Amino acid sequence: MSRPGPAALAAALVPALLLSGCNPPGASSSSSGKSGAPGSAAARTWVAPGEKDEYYLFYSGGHSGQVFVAGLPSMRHISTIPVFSPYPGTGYGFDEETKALLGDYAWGDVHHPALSQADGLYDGRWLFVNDNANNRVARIDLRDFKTRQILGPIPNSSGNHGSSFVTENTEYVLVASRFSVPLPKGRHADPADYEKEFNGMVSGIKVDPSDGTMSVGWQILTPPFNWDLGSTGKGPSSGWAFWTSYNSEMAHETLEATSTQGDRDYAAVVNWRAAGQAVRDGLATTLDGVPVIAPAKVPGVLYFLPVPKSPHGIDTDPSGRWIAASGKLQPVVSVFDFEKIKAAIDRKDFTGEVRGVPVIRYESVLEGEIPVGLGPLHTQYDGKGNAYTSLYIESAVAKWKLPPWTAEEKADLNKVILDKIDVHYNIGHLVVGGSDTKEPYGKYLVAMNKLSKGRHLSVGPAQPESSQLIDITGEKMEMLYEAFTEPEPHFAQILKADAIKPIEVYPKAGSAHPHAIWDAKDASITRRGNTVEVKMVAIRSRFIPDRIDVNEGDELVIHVTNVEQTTDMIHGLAIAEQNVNVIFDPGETKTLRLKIKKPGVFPFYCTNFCSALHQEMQGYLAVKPKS
Ligand code: K7E
Ligand code: CUA
Repeated sequence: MSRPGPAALAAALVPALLLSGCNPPGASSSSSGKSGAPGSAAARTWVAPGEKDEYYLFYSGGHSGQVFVAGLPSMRHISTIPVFSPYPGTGYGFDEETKALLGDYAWGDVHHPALSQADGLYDGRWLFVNDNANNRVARIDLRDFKTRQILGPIPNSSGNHGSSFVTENTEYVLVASRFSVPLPKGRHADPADYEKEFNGMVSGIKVDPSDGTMSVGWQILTPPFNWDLGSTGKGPSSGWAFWTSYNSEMAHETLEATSTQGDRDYAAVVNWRAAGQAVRDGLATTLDGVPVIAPAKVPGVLYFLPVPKSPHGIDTDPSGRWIAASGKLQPVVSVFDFEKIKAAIDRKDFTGEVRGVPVIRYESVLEGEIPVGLGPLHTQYDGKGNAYTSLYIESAVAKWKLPPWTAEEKADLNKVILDKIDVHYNIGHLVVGGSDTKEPYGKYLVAMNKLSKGRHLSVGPAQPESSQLIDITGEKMEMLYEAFTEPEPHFAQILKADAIKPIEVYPKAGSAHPHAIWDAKDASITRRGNTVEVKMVAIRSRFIPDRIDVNEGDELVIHVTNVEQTTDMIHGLAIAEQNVNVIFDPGETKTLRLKIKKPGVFPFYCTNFCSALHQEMQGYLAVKPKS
């Protein structure tokens, strides 16, 4: 595959760099290939039957509204976690508890999962994900891999693309609006008055350290810049967060032309600790129940940093000193030195201001513009001084060296590009395990590609998306494996398997559900007016009771407890022609509610194969007609 411009130059320089010995020695590249010989790519991804993967890969399912879980290095899909969309496979969205989570929406658009952190390292407690479409954030509990909270739509903002970004001790999940809207929400304004009438927003979603409960802590009002991607700081940048924007032109139509005019767009440099303090100091105004900070009136919470050109990702390195912004429309990644950013802020080295927000002088904080190649989108780090940038247009990943650079390298930044590998095709995000922590795992990189163009068996005009597993332990990156991916992958997180210990059964002793019953003799059917309430037990291989009599027009409420305390012993309750499909894990109680609309007899049965007598696990809902 031919590579134009600076990329070709960079590729040509790679052999020389390898000889210079600036990289640690790694696996020999002769071990790759298609054979299953020891040391080969096949052998290194082979996880034998009965053996387990070393890592979990949590990858976003885009507009499927789900999160998918795969094992690494096998890339086997091992679970689907429904978040913003109903999922009959786990009964999600059918019982009262999960219906309440979904609210008025049947879908969401998941882009960026973020694992919770303690002291800058993954703590294995929660996974947060955003909904770009309906402006929400969800929390998945990693003890049971279930969605436990959906917060939003977040007030005073729209299009939650710039999240989820977790601070070092999960104090906040930080969020920025992609789309700008007139405020207060619900107010109509002419999009032609975009610049004057529309607003963007950065939000600090507070996380309760005891149980993870999220609430909106504060917001910072911004110009309508279309915030895109972000990351949080650590080390010297602890307490700060960064977002790129792709529309500091403040265009409102034909954005592909109008928003790409400027040679630079602004990144937001946010002091989130100062924002929290400003609210405590009473400097915010309440709008729709949330303290909103006007940055022109509260100096020190927000700065703008120019970044070339219609950028996409902005990624803080594991030390917290280097911040890499990908140019998207310019074949460079700009590396900023946060020490210099801090110094520039201290000595007020600004080129001006936009709506009262100081603009940091680009030249005085820039460490270098790395000519990585065409269409740079996102950057990840291995913790050994290397960065990896996805190149959408070039369909490649570039590996380059973080500062400090030698004088010779500084004079020609092509020299810091160490390697490049082709991916298939048109990569969006890429992920290195722990890249957003202070101690990345390195080892594997997963490239999440937008197109596969026939890399898999054809399944019609819409081809499967593709993910590729790359070994990054050596000097040269090495392609190991390729797997189909559910649409539409964006970002992912990798977590060491031993960092989480999922529970196997919900213990009877710990059950807090008010309607849980643990003994068949407590099963009951109670009528109050037109409401019939059933307390039911599910156990191999019976529902107790297995006959429910109601009248047309009744409201039927059923609380089912799966009393099993055996690993993986799941029951489900489906009622024919009633759109009821609820699944209960061992020890779990769920409630379902339905309006009985038609007379007849409706069989119910268990959906999950639970024993040799699973087929016998059935009953009848008998409905008498009204008159
Ligand atoms: Cu690059 Cu929404 Cu993170 Cu997708 S975004 S690629
Ligand atoms: Cu219970 Cu099948």
